[in-house]
Amino acid sequence: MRILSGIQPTGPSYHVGNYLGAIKQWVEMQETADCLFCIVDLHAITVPQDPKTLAKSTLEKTAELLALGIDPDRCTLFAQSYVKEHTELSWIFSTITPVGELERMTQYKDKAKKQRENANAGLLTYPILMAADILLYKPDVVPVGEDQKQHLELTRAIARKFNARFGKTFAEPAALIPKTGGRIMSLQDPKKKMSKSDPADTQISLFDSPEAIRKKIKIAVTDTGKDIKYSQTKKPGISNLLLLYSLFSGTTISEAETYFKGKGYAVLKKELADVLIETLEPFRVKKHSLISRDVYLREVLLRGAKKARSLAEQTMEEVRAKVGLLS
Ligand code: AQP
Repeated sequence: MRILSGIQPTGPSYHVGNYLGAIKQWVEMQETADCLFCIVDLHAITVPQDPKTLAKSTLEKTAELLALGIDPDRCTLFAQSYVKEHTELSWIFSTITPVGELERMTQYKDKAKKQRENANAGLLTYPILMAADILLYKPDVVPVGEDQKQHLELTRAIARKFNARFGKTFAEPAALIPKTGGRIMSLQDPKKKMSKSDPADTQISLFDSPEAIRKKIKIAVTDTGKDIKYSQTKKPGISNLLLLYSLFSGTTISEAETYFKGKGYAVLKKELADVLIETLEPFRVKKHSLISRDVYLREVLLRGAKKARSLAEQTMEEVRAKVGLLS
């Protein structure tokens, strides 16, 4: 079974949403499947990035992934821009993808609204590049958070369109969205998903200090009332905290509800902070030991890119011939 998934190298650090929605599954899957994990730096530049910090951030995020348990000997970890076939296939896909399909993507609408002064074409064509990232490697499964479901459906539609036009080339990969944890919400606005690009107090970074974790959980938005009950519609703030508690403590939501019955919000917050600090501490220590090893981190990404390229080249050879490009 082949797995492909991507993550952007942007933002201060990966957060608990990135972990529960994607990275945790990656770490488990690398034990049994042929996994390719791609740091999507080309996607990152659809939002203005400081060129000096982008390359540094890509290496830093590589260190984070290794600290979280991604093992370059058990999977293929690489930077998207090292494998030029991604952009080549993306161009070919752009010639068969209707603009209307792209314009109805929720992420495009949100991001174009957020950055009106830079609503660039890359924001619109982002899902085409994502389809290329995926289909280039012909994976069976793509583990993602819920926010990427729509993009994955478009990927499947692009595969169907390409096959219909040029002959069977791509199988349609399945999305693997975790049953719980596929959508962790912002600590300050629990109706919105937790995002790296939002202010620090909305998210728990996987590498936050114990003091920062306690402070962020303490000021996290809760709901009126006193009961610790899971209800996304009636109690979105408490539900998000309860979900985090359950996922990080390894209990079910109903076990957690029983445990906190009759206890106040402050108790839930304290115990959630405790379990987060305990679980995240080893990640912080590991990142600290890797962060200054630039040469090693770059070598990991180059080694991964070499493996990825050999697969990507095979697909492109087939695609070029089918589309009628000279070889
Ligand atoms: N809040 C979330 N809950 C569960 N899963 C999430 N993911 C992101 N946010 C949550 C999943 O993490 C993986 C990597 O995401 P990404 O870095 O490619 O970018 P993103 O989806 O745009 O994540 P952010 O944090 O919201 O980044 P910004 O703010 O930069 O746009 C994906 O599988 C995603 O589903």
